[in-house]
Amino acid sequence: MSGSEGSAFVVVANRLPVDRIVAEDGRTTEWRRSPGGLVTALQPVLQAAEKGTWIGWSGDSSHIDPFTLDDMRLHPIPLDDEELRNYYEGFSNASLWPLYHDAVEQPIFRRRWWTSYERVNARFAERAASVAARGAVVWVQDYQLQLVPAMLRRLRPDVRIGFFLHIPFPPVELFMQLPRRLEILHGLLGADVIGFQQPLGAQNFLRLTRHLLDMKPKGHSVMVDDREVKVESFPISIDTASVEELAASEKVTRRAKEIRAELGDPRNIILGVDRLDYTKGIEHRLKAYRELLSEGRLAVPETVMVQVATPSRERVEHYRTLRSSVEREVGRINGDFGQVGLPAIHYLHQSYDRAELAALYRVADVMVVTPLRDGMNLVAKEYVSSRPDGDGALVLSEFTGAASDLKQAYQVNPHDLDEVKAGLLRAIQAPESDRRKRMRAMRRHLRGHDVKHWARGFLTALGVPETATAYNSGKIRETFTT
Ligand code: GDG
Repeated sequence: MSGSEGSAFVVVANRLPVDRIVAEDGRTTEWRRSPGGLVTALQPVLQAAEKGTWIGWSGDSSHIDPFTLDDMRLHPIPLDDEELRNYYEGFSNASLWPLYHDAVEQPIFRRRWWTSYERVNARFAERAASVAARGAVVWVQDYQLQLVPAMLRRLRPDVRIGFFLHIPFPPVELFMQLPRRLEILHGLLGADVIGFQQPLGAQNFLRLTRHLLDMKPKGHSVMVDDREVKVESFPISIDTASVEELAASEKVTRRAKEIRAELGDPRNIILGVDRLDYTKGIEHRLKAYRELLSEGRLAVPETVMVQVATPSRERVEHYRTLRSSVEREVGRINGDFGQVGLPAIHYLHQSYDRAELAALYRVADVMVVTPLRDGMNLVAKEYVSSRPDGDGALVLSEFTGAASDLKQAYQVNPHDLDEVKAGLLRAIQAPESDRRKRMRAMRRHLRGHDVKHWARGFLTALGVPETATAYNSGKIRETFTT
């Protein structure tokens, strides 16, 4: 249980912020920090708090002892095959993920998945209870762990508990479909602060407490017994300074030039970068591109598209179907419009390192981000901050959280194909002065609203300003290895 030896600040997330790398000899392994905004935002707080701890799945089914990396204490949680299938691929990614994204795919519900979701949530909560110091701050992340706040409160009523949802929170009518909806609501209400990406998510949640639990929310909070639960929005962002720095580096600048040459030095490079996920609207943008080629409004080789589709959740049925349909469409576009040595679209079902992604952002004349629904969309923000030359154009779906931050993007409704086509053409044909003006305004916004601003906002709402101001204290090292 708890004790003076425990951690003052604990992050609980589905995954640990590290990957296990197996050396070439196939025997020795080492842990490497995986790049990502969350760890970049939280590492200063973890380092500043005496013995900050991160609890998460190791990617493995075996028991691994806690260890320390970059001043973070890491507590791996094992998941066995059954849990991976039922808790992760099942309830988290085949029920909750589609439902919370406006049911753009039909959510699947299976009763046996729930038991596993509950059991794994309990395991995370128990571990958090055992590592948190008296009065510690515990920050729980995302839809896989919605039962943890209440479970943890039962075990450790002395700790401050925050919960942040990275994906959208659906309207009442959709949430009502969810079997076990009451358990999920009670699970979340165990937190002191429940954070959403957008004000609409917070409003949806508060409406539900009224509708399903007969509570009387007031302003941004609701009372659970005698305890106030704050329900607010905190739009997440990127580590703007480090994204800008990487994009401006000599290595990335050189690589960007090489990529343009390798693509045949086209006039217009259109880029998409997404996890291969049906919420990202990849098929919609491909269809828009194909129609523009077929109408002769765009032509190869003067225009070329690059679509990076990072492999994701490959054992889940929805994702397998999506992959086939995207790859069929890519084949069709290249078959109809490509030339020998000059494809109309370069499709890359691979992961890249951060520098290669930055080079792609730098070389893209138009970045196209067309999710049907997205909590935020960090790719759009990374693109804007990866243009030290001040140029570029962003076509952005209205249905992303990012659309509220990046107001100067060429915004489109991804469900309206004609609008996506018009948005693409507008971005391609815009006068340079218009493009630069829009990009300047968006870059300025992201400098003031980076991921540290996000973390500070949340922690201040949680009532831990001493942790929130940790970023400015002398004892924090701001050098991150990624
Ligand atoms: C969820 C929510 C919310 C992609 N391919 C590679 C790679 N990436 C990186 C991107 C970006 C991140 O992954 C993707 O973040 P997104 O925000 O675009 O999308 P989700 O994965 O769906 O994230 C989303 C986010 O959580 C944070 O709250 O914005 O709405 O769905 O950083 O650069 N990184 C590397 N290689 C790749 O191939 N290194």
